[in-house]
Amino acid sequence: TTHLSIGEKEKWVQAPGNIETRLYINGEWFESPDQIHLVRPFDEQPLCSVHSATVGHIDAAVSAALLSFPAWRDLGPLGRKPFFRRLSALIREHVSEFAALNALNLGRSSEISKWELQHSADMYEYYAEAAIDIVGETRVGVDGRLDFELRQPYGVVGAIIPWNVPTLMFTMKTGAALAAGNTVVLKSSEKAPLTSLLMASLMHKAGFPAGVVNVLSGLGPVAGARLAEHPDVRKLSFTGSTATGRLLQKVSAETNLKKFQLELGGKSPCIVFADADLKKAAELLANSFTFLSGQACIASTRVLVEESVMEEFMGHFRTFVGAKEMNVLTDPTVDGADGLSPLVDEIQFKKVLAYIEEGKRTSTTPVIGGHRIGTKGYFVAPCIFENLPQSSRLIQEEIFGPVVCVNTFKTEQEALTLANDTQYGLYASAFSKDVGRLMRCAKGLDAGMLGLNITSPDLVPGFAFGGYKSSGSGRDGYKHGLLTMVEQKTVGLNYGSQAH
Ligand code: TXE
Repeated sequence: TTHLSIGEKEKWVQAPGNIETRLYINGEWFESPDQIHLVRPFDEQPLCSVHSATVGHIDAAVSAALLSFPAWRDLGPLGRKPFFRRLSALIREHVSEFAALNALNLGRSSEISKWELQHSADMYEYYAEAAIDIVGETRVGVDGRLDFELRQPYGVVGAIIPWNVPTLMFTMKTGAALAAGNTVVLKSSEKAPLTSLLMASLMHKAGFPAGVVNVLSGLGPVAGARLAEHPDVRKLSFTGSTATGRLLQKVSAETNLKKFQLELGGKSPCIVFADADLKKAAELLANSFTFLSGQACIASTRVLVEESVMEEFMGHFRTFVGAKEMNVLTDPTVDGADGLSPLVDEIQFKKVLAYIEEGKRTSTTPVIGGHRIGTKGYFVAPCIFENLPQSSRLIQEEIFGPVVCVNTFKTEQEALTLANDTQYGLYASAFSKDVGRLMRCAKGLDAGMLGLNITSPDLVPGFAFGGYKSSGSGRDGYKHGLLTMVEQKTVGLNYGSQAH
């Protein structure tokens, strides 16, 4: 095994001036009296501190974005294209730096980082081209009349992102907004600000004009809240918890009613019918809820198994899940190492353990896993609960840890009813050999994204990413993300029917 030259990277992270920890506003780096202190989640050692935006910093960033908007808008899609192409190339050159930051800040394997950065670089390249396709409709009406649409950028777009796949989230939000001609103020998550700062440095290097993109580390209730209430922010793109999503809409309702793109929590069900390939389903589901240690909005965390095959399914499932606990990523800085990652911080660790404690108190069947692994770092053994009541908080609420609830059903109708019985509707899946049954599930499951004989994180690139019900509104990803970043204006033109 070779190390990701972590000694170098640690110096790089700790020595001011090597990695930027300040706030990127109007093309320059600013300090703040407030700091966020980061801890390495795999060994609980201090990592570094970053500058935390005040309300004043957010206001300055919004002003800069507003000022730089007309020139950026007027470059048009072809004029903006080279910035994204240069950025993609820079991201590809700096994958190992991103991987080092993810390892230190999130305890992630370099494999996961490579996957994330590949998507990120590809997506900017896509946006470089795709903005050319933003066109409106036209109608030649009665004589002397032409009706048409303008698709125009909003102006200043706010972006608030989470920590679980921070660079991909940064890319989805900024790529779509900037390509469509908006300028952006992005607030990263206080749990994972480092890759956003590296991204800001690369955007600076790629030559994005001052003010077009502003990147600030900061706390939700301070910097995030200011972005949500700011009258000059016309659209806010947010990924995070449903609770914060509700709060943002409330704040906006009382101020400028800004438009929202919301990608919120999930509690994704998977229905396993008796005729399915049970071993395959068990393997994919074990991967799904332990991917990023369950810190993924699309994790399949509720499994509904047809009663007649419950024992057989559980036999396979316990084996696959047990193997995860045997392979823990205790040192993510080792290049090529992979395995179960820690939870992001002590807050998330305690939250997940509290849910598990509650489940263990109420469960009438033996619980598998759910204990802390080791004595250092925020590692939790993947945990399976069987047959908890449907009303249990563990079935109804997003836990964001390696916890899965397995229940049984007798009929297809019952399975669909149970699957749809939470406030969420982000992702759902079903396993069966009966195509008719799969199609009824596709139609009957309340979810924005679906897997049939596959499950998350096996997504469908190019298609829309987003949820039903309390899992959000609007869609992210590729052309869908792009189209949410322009306003639609209807124009009627009377040009006169008489030729002169
Ligand atoms: O989320 P928050 P947190 C869920 C998951 C997790 C829980 C808590 O269940 O356990 O949320 O994680 C900003 N005004 N998801 O605390 O609070 C915050 O600074 C404006 C699911 O990280 O929603 C961060 O940048 N902004 C999710 C972002 O919102 C505020 C991914 C997300 O933080 C704010 C992450 C406020 N008042 C967590 N309060 C997914 N859908 O994938 C916080 N923020």
